[in-house]
Amino acid sequence: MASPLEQRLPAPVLMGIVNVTPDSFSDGGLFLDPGAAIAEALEQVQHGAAIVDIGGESTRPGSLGVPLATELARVLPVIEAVRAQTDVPISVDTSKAEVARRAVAAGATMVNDVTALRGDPRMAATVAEAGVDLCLMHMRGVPRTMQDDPRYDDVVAEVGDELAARVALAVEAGVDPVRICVDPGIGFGKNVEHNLTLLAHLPRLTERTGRPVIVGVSRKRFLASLLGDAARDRTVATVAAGLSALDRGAWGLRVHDVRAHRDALRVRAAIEDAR
Ligand code: PMM
Repeated sequence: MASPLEQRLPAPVLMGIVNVTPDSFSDGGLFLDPGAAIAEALEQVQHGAAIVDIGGESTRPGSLGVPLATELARVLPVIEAVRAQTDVPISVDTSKAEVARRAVAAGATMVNDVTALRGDPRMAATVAEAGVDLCLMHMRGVPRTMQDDPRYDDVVAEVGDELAARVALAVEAGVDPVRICVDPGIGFGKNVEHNLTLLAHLPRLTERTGRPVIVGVSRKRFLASLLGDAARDRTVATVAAGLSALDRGAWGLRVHDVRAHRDALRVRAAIEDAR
């Protein structure tokens, strides 16, 4: 049995985002060139990323997905090069089993699946066989239509129950439970109020799933609606939401701006140490 995720990677974990895509909502196009993506990943490691999350398919609201060959061509060279230059845990952000399998062969040690194993019937067995870590994210619907009037009676209970069911399914397929983390999927089939309610009640998700919780609020649209200005830089708002999530027991934060979070965490830790 592997040692538990939270022991290998103690909280607070910063998961740096590297989107090798032309169209991700905030960094789309910036790292489509493999050299730029590799440099970004290595810089994130220098700035304190405990995991780098490399993805080749945008999941922004309205997006359609990319063919297998395109996704492989985007992520594999980046994963191989990052693995050759550092031993940082590498996560592959994909919902395709074949991408996961090839990414693990290239050096990835975690699969981050925004469909929580729904996107590809072979994903659960692939992750089990690969013996890697797994992040299960909650999504209501599919990216193309998920923001068209999402509804819940009790968003925290429903997201918690659905994630717990996905954890159970992964374990049944042979994934080691101590290698699984869960993610409420901020902005994935959720309106502003749903996102805020989930962030306010993170301990219930940890309780319900029994797994460490990672949170992805980085630069997301709901922050702009709180700020009342879609064009404004969202870094400060992102860090504030992230610290709040950590105060509510989150294990990790999936972020674009690793250095800004590292600074915030240093200050937070110094204050904690002085108690
Ligand atoms: N958000 C995006 C993509 N992948 N994975 C996890 N686990 N959690 C998230 O919130 C999440 C994700 C959205 O797009 P981005 O890569 O541009 O932030």
